[in-house]
Amino acid sequence: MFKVIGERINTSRKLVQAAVAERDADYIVADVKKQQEAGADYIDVNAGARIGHETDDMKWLLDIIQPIVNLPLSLDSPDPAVLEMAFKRVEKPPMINSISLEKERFDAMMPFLEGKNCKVIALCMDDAGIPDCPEDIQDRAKNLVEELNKIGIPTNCIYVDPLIQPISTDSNKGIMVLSAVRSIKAEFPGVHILGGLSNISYGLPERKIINQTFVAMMMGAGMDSAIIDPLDQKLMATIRTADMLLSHDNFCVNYLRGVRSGAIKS
Ligand code: THG
Repeated sequence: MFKVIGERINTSRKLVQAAVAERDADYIVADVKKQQEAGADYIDVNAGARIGHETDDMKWLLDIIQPIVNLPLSLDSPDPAVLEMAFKRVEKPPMINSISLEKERFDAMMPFLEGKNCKVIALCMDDAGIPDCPEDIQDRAKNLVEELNKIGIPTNCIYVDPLIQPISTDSNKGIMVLSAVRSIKAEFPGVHILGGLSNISYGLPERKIINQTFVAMMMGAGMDSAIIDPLDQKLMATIRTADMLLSHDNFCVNYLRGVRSGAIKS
């Protein structure tokens, strides 16, 4: 089954930033509940946007969210010290978002991850930056899977993020990442593939139709998780329908349930 990581609790969003700055707990609680009801599997929490406040903001957010959520959290920070603090505050094994091959980040994250019971998002990025061909994406994925395996993170707990890039910057960005996903899944069938889906449509109008179309294509290639806004009903309906078409929904049970509840309609 496809896993939806709800992306809304992120201080780069204006309203969330204002709520965090004003310590408006009601706003945060209401938003998390909406994401949960819309069918999120994880709630991403990112407090990175207020420079100098990440630790305090993350702590505040987790202390509010943890008591009212039934879902595991995705702890979204590049800073192992923030993640260490956050890891102690969560009840269910979280997703750690994320590690990359950038040397400083990698060297700081590995000791933090060693022996932890968690899922790990692994970004296909290194000090040379964001890859610009499928082979480079796959190389980085291989490197990350092998290094994480060495410190006891099994392949089925790894979510490779191949870095979806805006199609507005280069018409090949779509087929590039699709091709990379197919080869990563061929080499490591047990690994998960996660995408920051809305990156594909950045800089273009009518972004939702691009996101909806691309999610189905990426799922066909092997992506089985994405960080998205679960309140986007058409996107969620596209994901449920594609999951059924890819045989992840025995007897179409989830699809039919979605139709009956009104969540899926043509
Ligand atoms: N991969 C992984 N993690 C990630 C990303 C990724 N975490 C952060 C980000 N990318 C995904 N999360 C968000 C959260 C919010 C928004 C987009 C991605 C968002 N952006 C509005 C916009 O761009 O228009 C902001 C508008 C506002 O101010 O509300 O909503 O790729 N592993």
